[in-house]
Amino acid sequence: MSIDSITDSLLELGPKIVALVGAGISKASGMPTFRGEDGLWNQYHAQDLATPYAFNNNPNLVWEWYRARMRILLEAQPNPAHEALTKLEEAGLLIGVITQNVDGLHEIAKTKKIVEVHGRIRYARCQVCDYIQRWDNKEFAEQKDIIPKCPKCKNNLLRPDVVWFGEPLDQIKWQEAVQWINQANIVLIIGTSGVVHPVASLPWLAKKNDAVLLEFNIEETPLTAISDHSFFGPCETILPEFSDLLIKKYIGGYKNNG
Ligand code: BV8
Repeated sequence: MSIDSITDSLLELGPKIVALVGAGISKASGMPTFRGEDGLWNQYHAQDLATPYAFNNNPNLVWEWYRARMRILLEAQPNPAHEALTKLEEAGLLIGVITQNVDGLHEIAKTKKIVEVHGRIRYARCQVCDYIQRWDNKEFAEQKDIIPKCPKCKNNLLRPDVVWFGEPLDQIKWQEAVQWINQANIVLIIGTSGVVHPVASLPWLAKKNDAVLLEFNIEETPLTAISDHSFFGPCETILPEFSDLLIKKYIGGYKNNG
């Protein structure tokens, strides 16, 4: 089906869109994905890095991995795919963005309704007390072999403010994501391999609610089979094309007769 015919059918629904986003949306911003050919996990194993066990066992290795990612992130800017979601929100078509990404690029792209279900790499929090701070600066990102300590309770370690494997998601954020999915009649599944749970279960919930699932990816994923349509290709080019056309039709014709 063409983007043109799909956008027509979506407008008939009175679009209430939720975007479910993964690392693929930030690839064009220079952020490596997790499982692709140049994925972050390729040089390491997830269990060696993004788990509480790994951190307690070797905090310096884990901080080195996050500092390496932060050095890339400090040079990164949102790309047209992030901006397309902001435009959908500004047109009143988007309920919100549920992102597995921790890079903060949706906020820089000025999207307002965002739930970061896997946390935020730009913040570090104390392992014990409630202290939290931003660390997305060159000075911190270029430190070597330093394990940051909490300045408030003194001897506990700071850790990235993200959700590691084996850790539960923040329940308030998770409930908000589920609520948005239950309100949506269209879910855009963008740049995710669909293998990390419980987020990977959200498209199935949307399907149960008879929402239209549109996948934007460069290859098939486990979610392709349940998607109403998959747009295969770089989301940084295809998603803006899709959203610009939907917005143009919505503002041009549909909205006035809606
Ligand atoms: C939990 C934050 C319970 C840290 C991340 C067996 C079965 C099912 C589940 C499990 C299981 N064993 C264990 C589990 C649970 C586990 C899990 O799902 N494991 C998987 C891997 C099997 N989940 C958890 O542990 C979660 N917690 O279950 O808690 C609990 C309850 C109570 C008490 C205690 C515990 C926590 C999961 C969160 C982990 N944290 N990140 C950090 O970032 O450092 S996950 C990490 O993967 C990132 O968040 C990332 O976003 C996420 C998902 O990956 P994707 O975003 O999809 O990225 P990926 O590289 O995989 O894919 C990129 C895609 O983009 C590809 O499809 C590619 O083709 C595409 N692409 C590339 N370029 C483009 C593109 N598409 C379009 N355009 C392009 N240009």
